[in-house]
Amino acid sequence: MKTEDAIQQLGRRIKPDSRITVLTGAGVSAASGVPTFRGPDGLWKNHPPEQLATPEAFRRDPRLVWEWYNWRRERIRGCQPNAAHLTLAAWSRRFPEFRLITQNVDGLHEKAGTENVIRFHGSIWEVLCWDRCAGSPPRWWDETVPFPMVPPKCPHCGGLLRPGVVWFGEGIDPDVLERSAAALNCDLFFSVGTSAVVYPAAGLASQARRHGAYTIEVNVEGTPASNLLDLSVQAPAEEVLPALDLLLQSKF
Ligand code: BJW
Ligand code: ZN
Repeated sequence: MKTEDAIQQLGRRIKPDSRITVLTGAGVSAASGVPTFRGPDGLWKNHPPEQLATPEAFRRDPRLVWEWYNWRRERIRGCQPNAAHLTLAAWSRRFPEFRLITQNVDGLHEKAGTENVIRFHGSIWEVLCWDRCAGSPPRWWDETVPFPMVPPKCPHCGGLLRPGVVWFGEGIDPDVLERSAAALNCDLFFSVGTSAVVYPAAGLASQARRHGAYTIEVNVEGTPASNLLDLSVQAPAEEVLPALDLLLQSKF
């Protein structure tokens, strides 16, 4: 289906009291200049993310992993939300039951003004003690860019700090899982800018569909989810979401 036709179809389906849940991935921040994981600039110094975003990699070489995070924090700090983030922030104010689950750790949804974002994979702006020492809080905010010493040290025990993100093989925060499960109860579920290969996030759209939601994918290319969902819109998120928003504004 052509993008314009898909947008028209969605415009007819969405009502002022529709319960909308959106799952976002790295593609939403691409137009802001944040590299995606599996895109052409996803490799950092020839390391694929699967080799860096693991506890094993950190145990083996915390300095290398922190250099990657230092580089990403520096890059993200200079990025601004784009039209996709801003549209979703407007929807969070407009629709009475709007939930945003993001796999992104960059904080751009919050910067755009969306509140109560469900951060599925944590935040790149949080840190915690690798040893979870008794004197330290479970995690805390630290926007230092770049850390002058890499790897940075825990101020409570002098051991290693780690980023407050979820690595491969680590479980999702139970509170986050609970809030995400509640958000599957919706009328429309959008999966936007994600390659839909990393679980359990990749399973959320199909779960929402089983709960009765109409499911939509917005991505510049097809993904393993494309054929499992009700509608696949192959175009940039920063174009599709504002165009749909414009149509909705003319309706209600
Ligand atoms: C655009 C665009 C534009 C571009 N507009 N679109 C079931 C089956 C198989 C494997 C597993 C399974 N369950 C669990 C696993 C293992 C593993 C996994 O999924 N592996 C697969 C890769 C095979 N999962 C885990 O390990 C998870 N943990 C877990 O399940 O724990 C179980 C457990 C329970 C109890 C105790 C212990 C364990 C954890 C996964 C953590 C993922 N972490 C990362 C790093 C986060 C920190 C950081 O940022 O540094 O999360 S990996 C990375 O991938 C990051 C992302 O959030 C995630 C998803 O990537 P995303 O967002 O989809 O980005 P891309 O780059 O892949 O895609 C971008 C898309 O945008 C592309 O499609 C583009 O086309 C598109 N795009 N421009 C619209 N303008
Ligand atoms: Zn400590």
